[in-house]
Amino acid sequence: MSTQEYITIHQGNSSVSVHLHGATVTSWKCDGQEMLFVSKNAIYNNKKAIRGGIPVIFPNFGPWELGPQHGFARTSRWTLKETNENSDESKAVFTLQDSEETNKMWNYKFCVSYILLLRKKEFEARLQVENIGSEEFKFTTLLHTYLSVSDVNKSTISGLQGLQYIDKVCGGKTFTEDRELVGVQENYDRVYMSTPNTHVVTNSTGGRSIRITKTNFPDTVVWNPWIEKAKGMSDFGDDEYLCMLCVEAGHVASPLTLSAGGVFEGKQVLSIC
Ligand code: TA6
Repeated sequence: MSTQEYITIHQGNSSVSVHLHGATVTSWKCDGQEMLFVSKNAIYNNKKAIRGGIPVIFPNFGPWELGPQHGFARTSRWTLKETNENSDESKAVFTLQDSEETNKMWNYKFCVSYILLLRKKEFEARLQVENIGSEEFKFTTLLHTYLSVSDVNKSTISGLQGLQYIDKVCGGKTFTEDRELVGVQENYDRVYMSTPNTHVVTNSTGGRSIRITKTNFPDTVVWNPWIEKAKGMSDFGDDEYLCMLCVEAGHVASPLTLSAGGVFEGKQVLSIC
């Protein structure tokens, strides 16, 4: 019997699809229009992270000496706990609990719940991390959102002016952003710190703008691999850098500390504006 690989929830002409591998959202259609980017070369082997959509980054953003880059959540099999569709909101809940495999890398007891709420014009993703052990632990976490854009050269991101950012393309040096609207016309890999709770990304699919409203995710990562790095990624088309832009809500500039029994919740709401 084939195991269930993904689910789709609906609200009128909107829908969200989620793979149990990594609880990776691979589609958000708003009024029938796909708003997320997934590479045509993405690999669905239940081993590698799916290249696109919204990979869940936990318990570590970036290179990790204890395990895979960006942590084990996006390459783990999550459990579908609940789905529910009613007249104005559809819901899907996934969980990931520590296991023998995760404990070998990171010996802490946790339960992550990922609550997805779809409404006709918006899509909310809530990430709850619970420390169910007796020892406090530190972690970083992020929703690695790949937005679909018509032409990245024509997209802008609001809400970054005056903020400091760590530029991973420039050896991790820190700079200050002076633009009101940030455009991306080269390889960007930046962690903007202490960002406002709202960003607007222009010129996504069909020329629409997407509003990202975040809570408890104080940092915003902006990433586009551009030409050379796109060529170096086997699960990413050489020209796909033109039609994607990662604007990622997270808590990554400094680790969170979660005491025994503590719960962290971060969330983002994507909407069309
Ligand atoms: O979010 C940006 C980033 O940290 C970049 O450094 C780049 O590595 C990207 O994530 C994708 O990482 P991945 O491990 O999925 O290739």
